[in-house]
Amino acid sequence: MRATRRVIEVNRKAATVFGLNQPDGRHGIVAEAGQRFHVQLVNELDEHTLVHWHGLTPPSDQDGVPELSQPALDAGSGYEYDFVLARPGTNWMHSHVGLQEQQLLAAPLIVRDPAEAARDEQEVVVMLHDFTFRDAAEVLAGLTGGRGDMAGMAGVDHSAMSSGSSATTGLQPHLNDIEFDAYLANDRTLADPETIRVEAGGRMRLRVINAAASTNFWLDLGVLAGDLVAVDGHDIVPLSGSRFPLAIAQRADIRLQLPTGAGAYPILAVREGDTARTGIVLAAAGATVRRILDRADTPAGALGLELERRLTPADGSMAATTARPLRRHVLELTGSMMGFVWGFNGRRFGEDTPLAVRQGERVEIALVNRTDMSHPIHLHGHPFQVVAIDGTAFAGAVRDTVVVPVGASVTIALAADNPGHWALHCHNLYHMAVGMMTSVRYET
Ligand SMILES: [Cu+2]
Repeated sequence: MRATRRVIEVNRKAATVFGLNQPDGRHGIVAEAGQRFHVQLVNELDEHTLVHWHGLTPPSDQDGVPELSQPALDAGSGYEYDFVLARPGTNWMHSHVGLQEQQLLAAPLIVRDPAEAARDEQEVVVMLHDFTFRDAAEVLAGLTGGRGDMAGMAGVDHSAMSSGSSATTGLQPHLNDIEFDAYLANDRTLADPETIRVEAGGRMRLRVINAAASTNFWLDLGVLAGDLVAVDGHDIVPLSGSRFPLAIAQRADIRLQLPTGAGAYPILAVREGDTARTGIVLAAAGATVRRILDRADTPAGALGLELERRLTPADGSMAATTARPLRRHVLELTGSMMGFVWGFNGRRFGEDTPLAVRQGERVEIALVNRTDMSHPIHLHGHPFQVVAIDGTAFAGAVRDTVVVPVGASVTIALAADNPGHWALHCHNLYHMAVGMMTSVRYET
């Protein structure tokens, strides 16, 4: 797997971005559960990098987070990864260094279930990005440089709509920090979307990955209805619908059956709090593919937890049995758009106290959002189960990234069974970059 540069075209302008390519040029990895993940990562960039396998549960020293798991790779150097792919799932991989993820140093990492190999369905992977022609460091400087001085916050989206005040805090949710130049689905915009040939009446499995640095989306299947069958690569009791929220770093697997006839079906992703959208088109033979505007008629609302409350694991199992010794942590999400300061428990990464756990424990972490933005919180190395929302306990989905809206609290539970030192962070790249990160550390 080569971390390399490539050129894509965004709205008819060439853009040099990063990529993760196999020697034959394929972007990303498709494998099967039970196989070894035996990958030589080669850094062909002229700067250091390191890649995190988002959704996999490798040994701690192969998790791809600088300082916590392994040193970053110098330009020209490589590293050999080797561990077993424990379970199937729609996952992805991305740089955990600096702001490289904004420059598209990310790719799909699909782990198929061998038990489903004979299934008669067409698999379509859709990877979503937010895109800017500007240098990501300049975008970040625009966010932090003002320190309350609006004039200094060039490029910051102050028009972001609010969706009403939170019942619990009265804060007005702030939705989007940055004005992007485009939103991509498989590296393309709706000016020139990927059109995928499908069979009329055929069965599909969409694997949608939100690889955006700073954008939550609503998936919009248009006239189609599908069954959401997995979140973050973990099977759920199927839930039918045509619109599904997808926070930063989350994945959604949707099964659907196409109508018969020569139809064309856009699969769209609309930016939260905005009309901007991207997507791909599923087109049967003979279908007329019409131009799709990159703006929806009405803005999409804020992502909430309505869907999350309805999710249950397919096999009914818990991520961590209650028979284990219980360890509880409370993590307050803190900070503000003013000055662009974000952290946990009022501290930035580096000043934080890692959350201590011991092997064999059931660990519950209450994520309490004290800020005026929602935050997609991701734990490395362990799937977790959502076990309470706003104090109401339930046996929710198993996943690896959960959104915590303004004023909300979400409790996650996990089995401490993968020793090491693991990142726990907001997956909004710019929030993480200014310190919204901590870690879970096993006591020895
Ligand atoms: Cu955040």
